[in-house]
Amino acid sequence: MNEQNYSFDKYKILSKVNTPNDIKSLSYDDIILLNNEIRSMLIERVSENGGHLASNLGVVELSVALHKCFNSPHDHIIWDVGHQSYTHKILTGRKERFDTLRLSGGLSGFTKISESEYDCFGAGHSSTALSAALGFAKSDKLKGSDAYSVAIVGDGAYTGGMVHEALNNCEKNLRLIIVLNENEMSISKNIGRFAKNLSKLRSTQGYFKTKNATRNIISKIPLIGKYLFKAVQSLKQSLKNAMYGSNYFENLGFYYLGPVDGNDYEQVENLLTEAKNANQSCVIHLKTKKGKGYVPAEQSPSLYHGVSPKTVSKPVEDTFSEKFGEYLTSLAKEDKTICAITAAMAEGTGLIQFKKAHQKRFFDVGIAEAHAATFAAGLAANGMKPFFAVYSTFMQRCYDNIIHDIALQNLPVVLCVDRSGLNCHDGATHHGIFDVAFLSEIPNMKIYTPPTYECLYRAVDDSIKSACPCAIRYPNGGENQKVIDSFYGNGVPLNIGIRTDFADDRRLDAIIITHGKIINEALVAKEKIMETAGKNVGIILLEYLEPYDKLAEEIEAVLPKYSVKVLYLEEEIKNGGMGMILSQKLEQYPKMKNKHNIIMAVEDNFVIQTKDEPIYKTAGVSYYDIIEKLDII
Ligand SMILES: Cc1ncc(C[n+]2csc(CCOP(=O)(O)OP(=O)(O)O)c2C)c(N)n1
Repeated sequence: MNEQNYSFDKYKILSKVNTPNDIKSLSYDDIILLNNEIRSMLIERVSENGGHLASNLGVVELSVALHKCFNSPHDHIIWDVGHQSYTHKILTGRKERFDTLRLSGGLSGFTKISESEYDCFGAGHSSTALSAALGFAKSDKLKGSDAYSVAIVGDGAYTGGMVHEALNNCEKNLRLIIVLNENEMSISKNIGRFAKNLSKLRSTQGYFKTKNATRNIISKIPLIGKYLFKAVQSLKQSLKNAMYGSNYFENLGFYYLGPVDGNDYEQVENLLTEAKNANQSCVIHLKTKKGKGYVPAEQSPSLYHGVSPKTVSKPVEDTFSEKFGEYLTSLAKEDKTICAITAAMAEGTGLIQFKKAHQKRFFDVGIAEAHAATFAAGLAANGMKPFFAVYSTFMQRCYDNIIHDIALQNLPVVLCVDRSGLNCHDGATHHGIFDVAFLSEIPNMKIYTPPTYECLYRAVDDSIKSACPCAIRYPNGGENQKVIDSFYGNGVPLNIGIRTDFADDRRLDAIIITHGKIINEALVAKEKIMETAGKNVGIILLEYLEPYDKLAEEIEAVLPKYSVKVLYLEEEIKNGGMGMILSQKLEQYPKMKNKHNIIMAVEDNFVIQTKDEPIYKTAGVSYYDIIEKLDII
């Protein structure tokens, strides 16, 4: 791990800032300089090492103002998603470790309770901050604590239902401050009616200055000043409502402040101070620029939402996501029932081409996976063929919708489970290691695991013909030529089934049964075992999982009759995974009596981030672990 070699000496103010206390007494000019220095550092270090750039550049002023106005960790500062918390990390004792971001043992790319006392709540998935902040605020009230709870929530996150569930559940008299960070962007352009209406929220330029002045003058009137101020405040509120109509937040009982330019430090600090003194639950509305201060990121905020490290030259390779998007776009030309749905991840899931070609049948529902699943169910129930492309990790959000709205009604929705398996950069919050276990539990569900693009196309074709819910799971990145050479040298057979890399089972010393990208580890282990011990390992590659009964029958037919070790390998959680289910199903066959089963999968644990080390090694499912477990050398 690259422990800090970076020198902060070139930064006049930042070099002296190590904790939030160090900024409390800074002059206004020094704070402006500090903001500029932080921005330079972010541009330099994140461009070099990778990470979320544009979102962080937008909230430098807000982060500094939060730590100036509040007393963290006594006050609770809670970042939604947490991908924009870099300045917060820099200001809270983690500056020196900033270059370890996303490395194994290094700083997380999100907030994380175990990392710092200043990260009072962890994240990675969107739209959770307000619910958590409400939990903090209510418990502080119960405990008699005077701590504030501040949730920073982007306008993208407001497309997620949880934010509104939490707003609905808030009460007026809490030390709760919600910062609405409006930058008109999710990862792509933000969508939906809420986003459109945000821009209509009343502009109150000048209102706060007037209000502060009023407070200062009236409050000083002996004895009655405080009461008089309250009366004026309430009269003013009534007048405002009569003139402008009240807004969404005010209707819910919040004291709404804003919008102001969130990249103007003075305005942000004023607003936070105002909210702090309001003595009731507040929403403060900031308009920030995503990518602020770095022209390429300002111009293309989507492109700079997350950037790769400079050292990793971007491979010019195609991906499963792109190939899926391309194929679905072409099928949708003929089949007018095909629809594509994304939950704010059109780029990542390869759906941009579909969006352009079939605008009316493309649906970006916002960061609303649960809604997306049930919306897909509605489309399917009314005769359409919906494909919901979603990252495995975010699909966790819609488990009940898949069971209750899709599977229970046996509706032909196709879940295109992208980024399935282990994903190295983002850590525990972003691995796709639970979907096999949770989808396999659901009746009526077919699960495909296409190892190549051709197999992906066949899975899509088959899912269109299927009158049941289907899940097609594929990994980050592209197909592997070695897999094509080993299993599809003679072309891709029409049926979706199992493939073996052995024709003759009489000389096998062990068998590996696997699916997904991890096949590569199996191929390396096989090669090394042959090289060092001359032993022969056969691999069975699975193109589908469910229906497992059919799969077990197919596998039994190719297993040798004699005693051999069978290793089930997958980059999924072990409990409920392929290895557990399949080994149980196979037990009924007499042939299995003389087989020694080994299940190798992700043990009962959350796998950590590891940008710098092979993820399979970290998770204990690497070729090295396979060789050790097979123990035939
Ligand atoms: C449940 C879930 N779905 C999708 C994502 C992927 N994602 C990460 S950040 C982001 C956009 C967030 O937009 P916003 O809240 O406005 O923050 P900004 O980046 O604009 O500051 C999305 C969709 C996620 N983190 N969690």
